[in-house]
Amino acid sequence: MAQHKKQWADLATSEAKGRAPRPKKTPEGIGVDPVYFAADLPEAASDAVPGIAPFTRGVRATMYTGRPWTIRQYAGFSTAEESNAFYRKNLAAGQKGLSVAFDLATHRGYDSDHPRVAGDVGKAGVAIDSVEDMKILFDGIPLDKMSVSMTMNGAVIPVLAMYIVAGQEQGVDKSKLSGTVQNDILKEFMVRNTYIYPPEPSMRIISDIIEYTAAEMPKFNSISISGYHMQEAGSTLAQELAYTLADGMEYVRAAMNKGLDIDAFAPRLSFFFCIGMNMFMEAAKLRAARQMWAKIMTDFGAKSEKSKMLRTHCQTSGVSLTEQDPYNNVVRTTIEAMAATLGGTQSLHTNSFDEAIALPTETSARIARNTQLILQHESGITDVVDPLGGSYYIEALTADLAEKAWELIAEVEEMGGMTAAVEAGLPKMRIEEAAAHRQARIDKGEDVIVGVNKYRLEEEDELDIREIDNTAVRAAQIKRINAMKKSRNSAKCQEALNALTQAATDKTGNLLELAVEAARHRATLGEISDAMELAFSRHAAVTRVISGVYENAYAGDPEYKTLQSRVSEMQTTPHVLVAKVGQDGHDRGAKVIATAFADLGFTVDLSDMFETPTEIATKAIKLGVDVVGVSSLAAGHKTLIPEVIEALRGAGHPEIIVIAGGVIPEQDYDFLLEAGVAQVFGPGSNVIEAASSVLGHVQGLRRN
Ligand code: 2CP
Repeated sequence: MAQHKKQWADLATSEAKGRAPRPKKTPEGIGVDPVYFAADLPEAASDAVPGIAPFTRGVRATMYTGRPWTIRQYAGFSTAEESNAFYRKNLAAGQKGLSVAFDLATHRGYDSDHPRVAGDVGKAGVAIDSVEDMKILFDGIPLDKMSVSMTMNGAVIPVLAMYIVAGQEQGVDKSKLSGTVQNDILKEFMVRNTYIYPPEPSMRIISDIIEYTAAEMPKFNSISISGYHMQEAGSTLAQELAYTLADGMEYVRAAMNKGLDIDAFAPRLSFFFCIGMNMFMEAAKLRAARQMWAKIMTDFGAKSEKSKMLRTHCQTSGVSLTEQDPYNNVVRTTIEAMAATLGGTQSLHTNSFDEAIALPTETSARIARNTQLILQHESGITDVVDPLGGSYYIEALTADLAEKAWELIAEVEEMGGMTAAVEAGLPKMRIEEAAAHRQARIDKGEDVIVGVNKYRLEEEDELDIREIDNTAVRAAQIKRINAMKKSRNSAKCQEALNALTQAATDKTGNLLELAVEAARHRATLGEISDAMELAFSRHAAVTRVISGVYENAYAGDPEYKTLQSRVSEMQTTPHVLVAKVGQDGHDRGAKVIATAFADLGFTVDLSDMFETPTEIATKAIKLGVDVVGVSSLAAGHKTLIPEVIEALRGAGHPEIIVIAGGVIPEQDYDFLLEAGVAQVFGPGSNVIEAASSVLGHVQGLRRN
């Protein structure tokens, strides 16, 4: 075998005029050879059988030949009525399962009438305040037949409680409900940021839900342990794999500590991964994940084969989509969908091509769904179980990736497990470093993105986008809350809420069971959340800026040096506040900007998460900054950014420059510029060029 390798290497060297072929180092630290041979096959690969632990080749013997994966498109926006109509249309057109996106107010446990969420209601998901909204959301959709996934973590107790009551009032007992709730709080502290309570009580919530669903809802997946958001935040695939499994281990421990039998709950643990553009590595990641989970569960003492099965949903990568030349995204999503299905996913969401810019339109959602229908019906992917099995490269990559992930898991375990590691901030820091490295590679053109840092169009076509009238949604929600509060039995409702606070305080009872009672008596989502917050408090994250990544990546780059000199030559160092406003928790971009600007010599402050426009303005004035850079990724920009400017002007500081960045459609640039924004940086902006422009604005300010 080694002889083949040698033979090939000699031939390749002579073909390349004397240059010996070299492995390519991936961000995961894996050396990928230019060619693989039978000698590279790991020993275990030859006798792996689909449907048998460790399930490397798939959790089912028949896989898609028996039943194709579930086409499960994640959607939700505006009011429950509008989202319901959208779901029904999609189900009629071939979608197979539902996946609900809630708005940020709901995620963070606020009712739509709460003053902190004015800019967020109904924007990036559907607004749900009570059982009444939940019933409308599933009107005409039989909950005993349709599996429903709900992406909810922070406010998971009220949302799941309302879902159970909505089912009952539709005539469906909770034992018949099938679906999944995300319920994965550890990754919220790491990357996604829609937590409400601190880590410890949050872990209790999770084990209460596992306990309740294991006993009462046998068809319901109690958790969707998610790596998706880690990759979206910039992690490598090894980090995504390792930290997701390490989170899973922590949840298993929490449930076992509650005295639950592992085989009673483990079969209903499920997973969720991101599938990006590194096609073969992504397929290998799913294979490695199954193999590793089977070992982890065996080591925990699981006996049932079902407990050892890693079943997963996948979503194509949002950050791989580009605002520039957006139809390219159809191609990207197809490649990613192929990787997910070749890797053996159980369920899949394919992104719409306009999702880097706004919520999908009817047309873009149709193309996204049809991508999966075409793969299922036309491509032949469903004809054979694990078509990549036995590939020298895929099998070697599966083993290499698993090895890297085991190393990262060992590091977390040495710290005492994921809760401790999260509290110490280690995974978050590693992911932020990886994100800054990735952005620097893109900015330098080392990672090519077609239509962005290479082959860029002179002029972009205009795109139709979906806009939500946030004010109208909020007004409608407030009307419904008020009407419901008038008609409910307030004493009964309060009694149920008090019982919830008591159980949270005393560490007794099951929080979900008590919340079902409160929801039945028409307590709102905000009231149920508040009842627990009284005992648990609200978590505030510490924000931190990483340094040195850009400095190192650009070492010796003359343009970078020039820009650094321009910054250092300023009489007083330019000072920027990088700010997140409202309930939008996507902080990758803000963190990358803060890192890059700090490396260039700017003084950088990073706002806390979830501040109001007034709070941001007050902070900017107190710090005496030149620039406030607002990062917006959840469609709140047209409401929240003008409010920051108004607050600065109102406080007598119109001179402070406001810059906007993030997922902002080009159609909105004029609106923002008229509102007083100095410049807008959309997706795909080069960070170093952006820093140069911002410096120009500050120089202009100093001259005036
Ligand atoms: C499957 N089945 C089969 C076969 N394959 N039966 C016979 N032969 C086969 N080959 C059976 C299964 O055992 C199961 O029945 C039923 O068919 C459904 O299959 P499944 O594989 O369980 O699929 P599913 O119902 O779609 O469930 C998939 C997951 C679930 C992954 C287990 O957790 C899920 O749907 N997750 C979705 C999560 C999601 O949508 N997340 C959205 C994230 P039994 O159940 O009776 O065994 S939103 C993302 C955004 C970015 C965010 O988070 O912010």
